[in-house]
Amino acid sequence: MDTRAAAAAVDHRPLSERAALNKEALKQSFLDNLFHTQGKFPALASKSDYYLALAYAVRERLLQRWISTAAEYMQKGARTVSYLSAEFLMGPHLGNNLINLGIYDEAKQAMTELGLNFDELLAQEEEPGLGNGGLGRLAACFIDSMATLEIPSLGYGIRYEFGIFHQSIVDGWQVEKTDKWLRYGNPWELQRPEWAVQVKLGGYTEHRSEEDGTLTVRWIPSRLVSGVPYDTPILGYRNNTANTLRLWSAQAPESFDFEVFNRGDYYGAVMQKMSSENLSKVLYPNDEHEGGKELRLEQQYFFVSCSLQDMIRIMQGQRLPLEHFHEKFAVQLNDTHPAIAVAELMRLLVDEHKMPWNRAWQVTCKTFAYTNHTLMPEALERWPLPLFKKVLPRHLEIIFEINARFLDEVRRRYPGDSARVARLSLIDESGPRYVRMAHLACVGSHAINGVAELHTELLKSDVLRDFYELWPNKFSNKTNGVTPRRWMVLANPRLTRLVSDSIGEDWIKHLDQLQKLEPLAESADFRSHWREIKRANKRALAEVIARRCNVAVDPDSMFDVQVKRIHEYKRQHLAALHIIALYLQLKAQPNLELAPRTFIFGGKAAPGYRMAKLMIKLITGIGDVVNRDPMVRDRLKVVFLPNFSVTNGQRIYPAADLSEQISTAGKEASGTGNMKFQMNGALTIGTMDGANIEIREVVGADNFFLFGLTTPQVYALQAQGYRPHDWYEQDPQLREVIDMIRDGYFSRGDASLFRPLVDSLLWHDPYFLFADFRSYVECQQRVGETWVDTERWTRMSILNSARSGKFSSDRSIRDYTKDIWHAPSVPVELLTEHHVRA
Ligand code: KOT
Repeated sequence: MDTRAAAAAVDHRPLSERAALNKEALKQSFLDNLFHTQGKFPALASKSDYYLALAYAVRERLLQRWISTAAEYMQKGARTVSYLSAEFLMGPHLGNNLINLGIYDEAKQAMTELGLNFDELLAQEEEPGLGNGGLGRLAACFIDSMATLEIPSLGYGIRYEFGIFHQSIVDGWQVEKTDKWLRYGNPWELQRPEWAVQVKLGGYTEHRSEEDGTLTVRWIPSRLVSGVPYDTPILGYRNNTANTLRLWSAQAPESFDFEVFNRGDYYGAVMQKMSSENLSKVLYPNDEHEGGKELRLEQQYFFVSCSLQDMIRIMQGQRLPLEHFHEKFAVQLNDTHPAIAVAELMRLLVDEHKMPWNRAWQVTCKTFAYTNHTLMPEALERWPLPLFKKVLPRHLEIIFEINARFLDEVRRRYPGDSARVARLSLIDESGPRYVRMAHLACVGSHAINGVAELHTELLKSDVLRDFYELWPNKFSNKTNGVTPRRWMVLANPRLTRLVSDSIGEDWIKHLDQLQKLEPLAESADFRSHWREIKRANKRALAEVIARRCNVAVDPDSMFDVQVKRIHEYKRQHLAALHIIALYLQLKAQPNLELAPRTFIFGGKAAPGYRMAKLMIKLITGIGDVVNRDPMVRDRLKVVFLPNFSVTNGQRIYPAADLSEQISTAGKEASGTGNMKFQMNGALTIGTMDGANIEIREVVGADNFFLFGLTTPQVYALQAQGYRPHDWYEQDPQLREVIDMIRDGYFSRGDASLFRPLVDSLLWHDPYFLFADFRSYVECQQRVGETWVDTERWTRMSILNSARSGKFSSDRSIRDYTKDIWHAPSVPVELLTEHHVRA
């Protein structure tokens, strides 16, 4: 059946009547859904029912875009970007969809007129926390920008039943609870069982010479899992585009069960069913740490195989030959989690579709591009060979073949350089053997990028140096960005109104236009508005803090914020040392003039990362002492806001005065929180690391608080033999701070609690806290002096926001499109009754 005709056939009533974007139609549809979908009438309905009824009403309004987009892409045979990512940290959909549809105010008004509290309804949504942090959130910002720029794209990932754990703080310690985000159902997804695919796992291979002389390989798996896609629409901002996020859920294949059933092993069959479904059960909560767990490799392979099979299905549906795969799809690998795609596409093309190896290899290399997100050695993925062989026997053979051909090329280029061959090999043979996933990604991709200028330079000179020497033209930088729709328009409506009233609304799609705010930094009136907004946002956050932490914080104090995953390299404990130094100063000089500050921390520690959990305990321990001490509590407050998430971030960034970006130089690939703070008018205190460098470059050195060693200085100090204990001995203030922690001042006299942390700092300090301590404390002193000059601070705040245009993910996506994907925009025409009649 003709697609346009089919879509138009359902046109007559639903699209024109139900999908009307006005307030009255929205009310009607909300009530209809409450009745027909939730099966409730108002007296019986819960807040969750109301949320779901509104969500379904909104979903109806975006279906027209979704269907029209699919029809447009199919008709045009559009080139498509497939963004493969093990994580998509989307955050709540409802508010964002209302903004992008342009009916946020109408919906609010409609709910209010029905006597409902709109903000309370929005707060009902369980956020899909299908990511750990920066990497997953970047994927979410990128698919938002691709939809806004009208680039045909599919986000492919895993529909984890349990997302990132929920964090609470009990007695100062992190406690994890499972995240049952699907508990009340998910109104934003559509299951597509008709596009389910089968994924093989385990078993062995059989090699056979056929009669015609060709060699064929059969993979006889020990298990089959079925992958069922769940689609979520991703709306562009005020355009007609609705792209798709396609997440795979693992299910037991019926047919496979029957075999076991027939053998009479009911229990065994049920166990097998459960174990297949475990595949998409839970997100691994380790950020920047490679675990080496079998289930994790199975997850990666599962979603990659499902996604590539899906792309092949799409090509076959459009009658496109597989030789043109790389013309139809540009596939971006979000770090190495999906890097097995290189071997899987080869397997699909060569084994299943009988394409000659060389042709398949050309197609594969032209298809993939690889983004690296970390320089941390412990995060570089490698799989023990025996484990890899057990799960993916055929892929190991394919990787050996790729490696053999690749190393031949290396030997031709560098005759006699066996050390280089060993360094470049896809297999690490220096001890027990491993498959190096970053090497597989580099060899199988035509483009490799880092996520900030410094990070890309360090990839070229360090982590991927041998690959850079081999293929310099594959490398480029793509500095990260974040979507201003979620991180300004949705999160900070007050600022959005002021900005739009001042310079119009274009900035929402063209963030560079925020530049127009620059002259307004000189207007006392504008500055005063700017301050009022920040103050209102801080008051709102103070209420949240009072509720969650039971601590009263003063909205007129400086909100000094560090929110991100808890990790030694991010150095939350450096901020802790500074707070203790301030506390000691105030105790020693009670009349010291010090502008009141509220230190706000948030972030999750990987459940198995003991030092990170101890860092949380230290921060909460400092809070317990400082917040209760009558001598300082009016000037210093320390809070740890539990369960940092996208939802909480939306309240935090708009309320921050100071953004803490204090990682050891050379360790943070980019950071993206730094950009969210900047857009919302926070000033940054930071090191020369990741995108901080580029933020400082655009805002100017005068509008940025810089401290600490640079990357070359860190390397030099490392090389000359860093002895943190010497630094401790030479700095009396540092000594006093460390001694206090050591002696149990922040652990109710327990001198053993923080011992591992203190000892690590004194004797190893792998992240150079002691070397940066003095510089950090002095820089904070400058921050304090600047803060008291309110007008100056406000000017700097406005300039920070005005100069944040570069850090829109729209800019990042334009860069990827121009240099790597070459996927033109395809504007969508809405299907309406007009098409039936025409
Ligand atoms: C996790 C495991 C393996 C490899 C990389 C990671 C990773 C990196 N997870 N999050 N990141 C962050 O990615 C962000 C987006 O590019 C960066 O801004 C940030 O610096 C990384 O730490």
